[in-house]
Amino acid sequence: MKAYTAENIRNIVVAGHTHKGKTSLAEAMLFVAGVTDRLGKVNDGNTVMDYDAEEKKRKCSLSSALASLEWKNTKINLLDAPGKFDFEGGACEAFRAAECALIVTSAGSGFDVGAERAIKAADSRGIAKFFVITKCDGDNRDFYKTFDALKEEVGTKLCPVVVPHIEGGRVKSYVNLCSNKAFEYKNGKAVETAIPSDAKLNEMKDVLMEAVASVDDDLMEKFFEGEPLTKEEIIKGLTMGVEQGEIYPVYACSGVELGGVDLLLDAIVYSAPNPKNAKPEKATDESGNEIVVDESFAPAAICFKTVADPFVGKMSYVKVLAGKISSDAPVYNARTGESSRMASSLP
Ligand SMILES: Nc1nc2c(ncn2[C@@H]2O[C@H](COP(=O)(O)OP(=O)(O)OP(=O)(O)O)[C@@H](O)[C@H]2O)c(=O)[nH]1
Ligand SMILES: [Mg+2]
Repeated sequence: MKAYTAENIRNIVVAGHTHKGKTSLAEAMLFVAGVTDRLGKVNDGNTVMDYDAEEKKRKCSLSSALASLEWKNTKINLLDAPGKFDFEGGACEAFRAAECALIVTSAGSGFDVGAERAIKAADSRGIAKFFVITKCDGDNRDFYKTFDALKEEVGTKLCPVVVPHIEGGRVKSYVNLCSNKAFEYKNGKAVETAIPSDAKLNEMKDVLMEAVASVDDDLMEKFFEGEPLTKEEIIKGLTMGVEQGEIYPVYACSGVELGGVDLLLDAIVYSAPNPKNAKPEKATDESGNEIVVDESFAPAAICFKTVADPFVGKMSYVKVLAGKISSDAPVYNARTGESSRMASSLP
């Protein structure tokens, strides 16, 4: 198995209201990254994420699901959260292991309760927030209606990064405002095309420039002098803004036609926090005091999900926070106060 350092790992929860396209987006990312050789579809019951028989029957996620992909030498762990409130426990598990939330809603929607709850969950854990407006394919999918509805709720931190260029009521291309490049998608493959002349794009670009300039004095100076910011400077400002919780980037895409999915993966690699530069995990010591988990506690890990598999038995998913763990090494279980071997100590 390939080894990754913490800098090359992104733990991402895909969260939001039910039926907005989270599982389809996760499947699209797995397909675009080459993990699957055909695009999993919720309606066909052949997705990686909704693998349970009940999920296939109901055509929706009932628990959190985890799958990994590699993109640009970075391992991206996707945690697909169920959107239905009855299964909120699954969303809590997924948030517990993530440093960044993709809050998914669909083009044409208003601000939904699922997005509101996902924002609260991300804020309570202090993790970064990306907003994804999916289902941009099809006729008259109003990306900007959704963008404006989000802006009204979350305010000026909302920052467009990938936006659609619409012609005749349909998305013609997806424009990456960071690199100032536009892409059309033919059979799911990106083909670069000329930047369209579109007043809305210029307006969105201005919003992005102002947002990235506001997080760094040098960039602000350049911005006020009217000098254009380079792609590297925009990415630097964006990454800093995301890390500081000052910018919530927005990405347009389609989980079915795959438009913009590669651009979202790029963005996760360059601007989502890695486990090292995200806020450290907190825990409680034996005396009930809050402690920050750092290398001095190595090995330290959290169990964020346990499932009872009829064939394998009880399986626990563990996120290592410091040091290394192995199945036969003795570990101290902070919840029970007992030491035992990893393989038999959870949950
Ligand atoms: N046209 C279009 N349909 C989509 C897209 N993404 C998802 N859908 C459809 O929307 C429906 C719901 O998609 P899911 O991916 O299951 O949504 P979800 O957010 O995972 O829903 P829950 O698991 O219930 O939280 C399915 O019928 C999908 O085929 C998209 O990008 N474009
Ligand atoms: Mg789902």
